[in-house]
Amino acid sequence: MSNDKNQGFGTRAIHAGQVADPSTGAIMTPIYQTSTYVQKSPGVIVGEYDYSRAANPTRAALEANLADLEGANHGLCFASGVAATSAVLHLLSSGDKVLLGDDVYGGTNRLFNRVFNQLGIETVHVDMTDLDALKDAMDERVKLIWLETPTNPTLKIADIAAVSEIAKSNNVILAVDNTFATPFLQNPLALGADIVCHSTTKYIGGHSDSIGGALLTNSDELHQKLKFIQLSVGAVPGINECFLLLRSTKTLHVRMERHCENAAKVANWLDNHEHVERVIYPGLESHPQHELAKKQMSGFGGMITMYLKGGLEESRTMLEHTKLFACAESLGGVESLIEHPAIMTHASVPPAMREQLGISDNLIRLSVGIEDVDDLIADLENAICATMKSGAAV
Ligand code: P1T
Repeated sequence: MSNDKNQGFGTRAIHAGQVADPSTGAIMTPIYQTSTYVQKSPGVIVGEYDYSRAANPTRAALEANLADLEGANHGLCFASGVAATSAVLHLLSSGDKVLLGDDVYGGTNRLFNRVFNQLGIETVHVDMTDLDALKDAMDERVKLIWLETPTNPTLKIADIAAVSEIAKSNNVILAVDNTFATPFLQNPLALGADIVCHSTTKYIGGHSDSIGGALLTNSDELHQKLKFIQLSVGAVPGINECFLLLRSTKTLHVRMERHCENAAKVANWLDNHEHVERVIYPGLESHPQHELAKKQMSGFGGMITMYLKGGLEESRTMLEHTKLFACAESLGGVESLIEHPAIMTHASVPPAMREQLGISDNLIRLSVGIEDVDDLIADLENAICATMKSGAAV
């Protein structure tokens, strides 16, 4: 098994956590499609495994691979990104408080505010780009800070190292959802985070064919607690999903390079378009945290958020007229997607909060895929043109 931390990301993506199958030499980790394992005598197991909710060799290879890519000692995989998030929330008890980034995936907002609040866990939203606001929100009941960076969908960038200092001085766990950046572009643990969360459904999976989540940590104590939750709550991924993800991580670095390259070109093109009001992309100098993004990330990612000139009608027309950019929820696949956060991914965020965050009717989110970028730009041009022809554009 290759676990050489000095090797480059691509080498580790392809080899870390994986060995040729000892019984056949199969170079790819087999799909161990088994729920249970025969024991020699009650309680005397043959190898390391007794039941697949607890552990499975295909999942173990994936967990080791993802841990390596995040520079973590431990990895745990879950049935979805939301299941991974829930596992972290299960660390808390009734009466505890969480400081949650104000801009997060709509399903994350819903989980904190409409599921775990019923178990007595209070959520306070904080703009994580405002460190003074974070310090002000801190009190002795706060046990967890949860943030995304870049955020979904307004792509705000939080200073992970600075937030981590505040977390440490208050004895609070810092969890960073690194789904948008991926371990190729950003490693929150190296910047002081305690837990990294991924929706592997997105860039890590990369082919829009599986749902999954992962948690990575360097803390033995947190790992033991989270592993106990994984076993006890049981939201583990299917083995075929694990196999698909193991295949996907082998190309993560190559895909991410192309996502970043394409997104930069699309963002620049949109930025100069007369019917686009504003483009948010961490790689643009106009992005409020562009300098921080340059420091904290090794690339700016494949996500772009834009404000089209006009309102709901114009946005609808644009989303109905793209042909390559499929109108769909999710992100991070090789194919480009376009969506309307206010109606789709962030519909569960209360309207007042959406307004405060700028998730308005003319906000459109693009997940720029790895197709030929000129074709992507032509597709967007046609769709924006359609909003003008329909008389919708202003
Ligand atoms: O869908 P699931 O695998 O459960 O992941 C949830 C999740 C967690 N974190 C972030 C940053 C996410 O974006 C998501 C899911 N997001 C979408 C489905 C979306 O279109 O934004």
